[in-house]
Amino acid sequence: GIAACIFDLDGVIVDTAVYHFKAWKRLANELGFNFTAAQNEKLKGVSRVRSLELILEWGGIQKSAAEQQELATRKNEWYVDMVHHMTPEEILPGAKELLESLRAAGIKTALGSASKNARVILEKVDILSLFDVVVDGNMVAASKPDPEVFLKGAEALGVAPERCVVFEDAIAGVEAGKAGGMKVVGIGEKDVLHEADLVVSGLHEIDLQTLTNLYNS
Ligand code: B16
Ligand code: MG
Repeated sequence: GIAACIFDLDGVIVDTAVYHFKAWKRLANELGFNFTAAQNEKLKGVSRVRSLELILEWGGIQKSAAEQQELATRKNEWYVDMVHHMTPEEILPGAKELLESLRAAGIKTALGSASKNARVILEKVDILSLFDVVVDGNMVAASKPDPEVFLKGAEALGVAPERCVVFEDAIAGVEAGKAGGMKVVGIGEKDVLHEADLVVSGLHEIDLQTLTNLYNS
């Protein structure tokens, strides 16, 4: 049965995509082109460096490696400023309740995020203590759909991948969980996250029984 749950951050625990959008849009506008909400959707779960490459491509602009480094840093400074104003009210519905019931049931918890800012975000929304392990963008070499971030989480928890359930909102993240041999609950739409074992609209739909059922189907 289930022994651990591994959570993605953006789109699962909190909606940091709105802050990523504001910061990338500001950068794009300074460079002289627009950046849309639809484009921002495509950057969910994508690393900072890769996100910038895509944005420059969409804007039809080329920059040297050194300039890209500077642009990514500039964007991150704006993003971090916004993140520092986050409050516990921004935790998505059901996330804290689920983490608490997992702890009460003796099921281990980890964060598995592409973000290098994951830890400070968890601190700001005051939920860090509910995670036994945090694996973030500073600790992994390969991006999702590579399973590295989730396998590192399972390893740090001392739990076999087959006994882990991953919660993910991005297609690449769902693929990463499946590639790692884990059960995956998709947060979003069924037709988009069709590789997931179960798809729900948010963590408020999940309880211990739902998770147990994943192993009996
Ligand atoms: P940072 P997740 C991802 O978070 C975001 O969805 C993605 O938009 C962002 O570019 C990436 O983190 C890196 O974030 O710039 O803070 O290192 O969904 O993997 O928790
Ligand atoms: Mg995500």
